[in-house]
Amino acid sequence: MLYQRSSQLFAEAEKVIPGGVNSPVRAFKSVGGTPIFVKQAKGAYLYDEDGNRLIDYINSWGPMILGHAYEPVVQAVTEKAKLGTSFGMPTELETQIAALAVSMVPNIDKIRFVNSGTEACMSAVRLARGFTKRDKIIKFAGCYHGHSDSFLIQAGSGAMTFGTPNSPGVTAGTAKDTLLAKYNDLENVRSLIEANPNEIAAIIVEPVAGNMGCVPPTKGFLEGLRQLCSENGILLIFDEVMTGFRLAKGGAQELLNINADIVCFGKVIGGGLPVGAFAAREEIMNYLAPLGPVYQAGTLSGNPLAMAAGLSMLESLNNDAAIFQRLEEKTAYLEAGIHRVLQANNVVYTINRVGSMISVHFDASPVVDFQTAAKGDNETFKKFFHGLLQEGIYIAPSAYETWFITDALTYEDLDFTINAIDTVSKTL
Ligand code: KE4
Repeated sequence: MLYQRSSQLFAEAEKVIPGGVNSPVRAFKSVGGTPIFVKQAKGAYLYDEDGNRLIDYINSWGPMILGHAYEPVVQAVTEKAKLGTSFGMPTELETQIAALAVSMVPNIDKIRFVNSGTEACMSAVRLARGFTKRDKIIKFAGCYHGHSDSFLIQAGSGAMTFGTPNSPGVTAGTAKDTLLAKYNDLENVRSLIEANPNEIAAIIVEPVAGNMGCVPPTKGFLEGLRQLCSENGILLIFDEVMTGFRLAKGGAQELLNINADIVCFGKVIGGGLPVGAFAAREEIMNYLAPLGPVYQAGTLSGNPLAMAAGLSMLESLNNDAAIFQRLEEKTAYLEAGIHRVLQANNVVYTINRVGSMISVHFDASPVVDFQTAAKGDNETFKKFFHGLLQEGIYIAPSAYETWFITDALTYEDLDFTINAIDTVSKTL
């Protein structure tokens, strides 16, 4: 695989965009080399500026669950664009996607649309603080909820990849209201609650973590959080930006049968256009302006093109009873194949998976939290990443990310991928 054109484009980008990218993880800093510039994509495949075809296991970090340039979404956006691109006024489309989302997701009566997962999680925390009249939140090391100040306290994803857990620019005043707990450690959460009686507004958690690689909740963890929140007047916020509409029609709440108080969405809900959302029961959502005192707003919130893409995506998922089973089967097939070839080649590894979220970690011990995720051998990961790239497979350019499986993948694609992993793992 040659990447001359991508390298040229990257050099030009670096002159006018910090680091040449509009989001740090894209810069390949943790794996080395220069980022791939995409020309177009269709189904499970990316086509880069050098004419290479890559099988895509990132899918825009989750949104392309039905494949790139999914025809119904493209059609919906194209048609809507002809009628105007933004009004800053209510449209029927927003009600349609809101009603559909509310019908698909348990425990929510109302939903507010914003433009990113960050905005959704930031707004959800403000709403929880306004509703409970408390200041503090608990988040988990290695979980990433976007780049709002309150969250960049040993965040996962890009911040973790860069090893700068506390980002400069976040004030001590902000940081003091964010308490950090260990994922899958209920006792740690309990002790934080006891040390801060009646001060904690919310616990925000990725119900299946995806920013340390994929880290599933251990048995009883989420149930314990639910109970601790209910007993202490704390709101449980599920950050379902990754898991929403991916792990099940109703997301992680449905799959794991846990009731959150506020749920945040992004990625899939926008069908590839900039959409985030947060939702809760009416009692909580009615605290939001213009009804209630908690302010939140956005010029492009509910943008008609984004809503058209999101509505088409959610309708496609809602009308396909077998989609989540197909994603489960395809990802299980991939997982079994990776186990087979890594074991055959005596590689030290572990695999985490929930549904169509999967990650490979180059360490023997189970990956259950930030610390164990950080034990992975990054030099091996770098070889793995670049080896697969040369085989025409694109996985996340960071060991602290999850692969996202798209239904557009065929079993031939999966076999091709497993064979590529076999080839590459002989070089690790
Ligand atoms: P955005 O603001 O990037 O739309 O969403 C932030 C966010 C919130 N919550 C979770 C669980 C998330 O995974 C994310 C964003 N995910 C990263 C990938 N790990 C986005 C990729 C990037 O930062 O470029």
